[in-house]
Amino acid sequence: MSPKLPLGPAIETVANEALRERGHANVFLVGRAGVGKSTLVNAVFDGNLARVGQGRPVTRQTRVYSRPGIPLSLYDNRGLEMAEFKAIMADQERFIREANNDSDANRHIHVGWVCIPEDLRRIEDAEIDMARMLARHMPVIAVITKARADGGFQKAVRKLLPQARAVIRVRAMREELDDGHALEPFGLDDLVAATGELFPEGQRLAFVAAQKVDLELKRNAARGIVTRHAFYSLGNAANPLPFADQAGLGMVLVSMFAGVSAAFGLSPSAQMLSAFLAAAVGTPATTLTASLVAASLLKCIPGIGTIAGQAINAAVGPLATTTIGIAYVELLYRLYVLHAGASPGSAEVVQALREDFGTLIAGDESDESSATRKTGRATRSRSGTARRRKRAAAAS
Ligand SMILES: Nc1nc2c(ncn2[C@@H]2O[C@H](COP(=O)(O)OP(=O)(O)OP(=O)(O)O)[C@@H](O)[C@H]2O)c(=O)[nH]1
Ligand SMILES: [Mg+2]
Repeated sequence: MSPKLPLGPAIETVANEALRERGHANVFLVGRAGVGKSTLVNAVFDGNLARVGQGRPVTRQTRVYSRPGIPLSLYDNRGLEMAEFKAIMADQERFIREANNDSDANRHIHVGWVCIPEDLRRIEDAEIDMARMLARHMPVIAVITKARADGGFQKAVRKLLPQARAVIRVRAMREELDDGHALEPFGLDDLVAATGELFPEGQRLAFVAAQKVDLELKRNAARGIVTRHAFYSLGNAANPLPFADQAGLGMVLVSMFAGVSAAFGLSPSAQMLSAFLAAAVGTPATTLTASLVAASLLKCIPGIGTIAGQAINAAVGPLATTTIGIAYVELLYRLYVLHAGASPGSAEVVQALREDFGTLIAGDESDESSATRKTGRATRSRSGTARRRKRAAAAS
């Protein structure tokens, strides 16, 4: 049974704080009609962003696409080939200037992608003008879409768009030729890496959470959050979390759970949290968790000196917090691998917490963890994982 921690009023605060800390990312996308913008967006970001309705118009030729739970908005732009291009671009520049003057940095346009198709091997004046305009307001990447054979085109783009911070060739979808030969997608990971580096620090985590191409980025960000919470668990002096006095380590765990969930791209829910706490603190499988329960409870009992609680927390806190945190990171990582980078549903996370989390905390899957790290894929099925993999395959 999980211990009764006085966490009720704090959970919402902590979950909201994790989402606030994650921030919101905005990408500005331009390119001629049919260059592959929507295909690219759906290949890079979670939630089929470019397929959600028609988007909301913000200028005559700009629509914004967003979706609840996904910390990224995509500004999709038209008009490069239209006769009134200059007027359209002026509208777009006005809109960007206004957005970037907002006091809330989560509303700024953070990065621009100028998409140019490789197959036409031509760079239009409109593309050059657009890259120049965007570069006055944000870092810009030139994306060569539908890449098949470079033939010197990348170099030409670099020369004509010197403002671009990177020129990256991508093939966003698998392509099958008449003779049966197949061309696999490529370049998406380079695009994500280059874009992530250009994001301001305050919005980088949002970008990492929203993209689905590089799961290592999510895993590393989540590990950073675990490390920070291991430090918080040393004692209240170093612990800036709300309600830390009443809940001690329990609150550190709740905040870590919320932060790791958010870093992967999930919105932490109460159901997920209770499954997490039940498995993390309520599993009497290891002495580690048993001490943790004792420490948490000590801190919660009025009348017992905080010194006693703090001494126990200091001894057991960082190790237990790290063990539980890394186990949760690995659990989410595997679920994302199962879904080819897309977010699992909340119910699936709850189920995995109930079925697999205890063994992950106990660490008897360390061989699998290192194998997963090496290949980037879950390589050995266990009961719960195998069942879920079947379900995921059936659903897709
Ligand atoms: N071969 C190949 N085809 C692609 C690739 N990316 C997109 N396409 C195809 O190109 C066509 C246009 O793709 P979209 O993603 O709709 O292009 P878009 O820029 O969003 O188009 P508009 O929104 O109409 O301006 C579709 O038929 C895609 O399947 C690619 O990397 N390789
Ligand atoms: Mg489109």
